[in-house]
Amino acid sequence: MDEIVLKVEGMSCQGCVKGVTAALMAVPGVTDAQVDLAAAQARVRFDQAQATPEMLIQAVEAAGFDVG
Ligand SMILES: [Cu+2]
Repeated sequence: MDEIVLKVEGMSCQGCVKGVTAALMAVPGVTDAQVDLAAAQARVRFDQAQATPEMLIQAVEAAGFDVG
């Protein structure tokens, strides 16, 4: 299991937080996603055998946010 912290730009409310969380949790291999609105970041735990950081970034971007 690996953990990564992504800088997520563009979140403005808890709805955004829910959207980013759902997008991350939908990636195969992701076991936990803690999204922090104030810190503008997402701490993600994932199985390296199934998910890559690139997949996580793409999922956040597909949800409409930028990863810095
Ligand atoms: Cu929002």
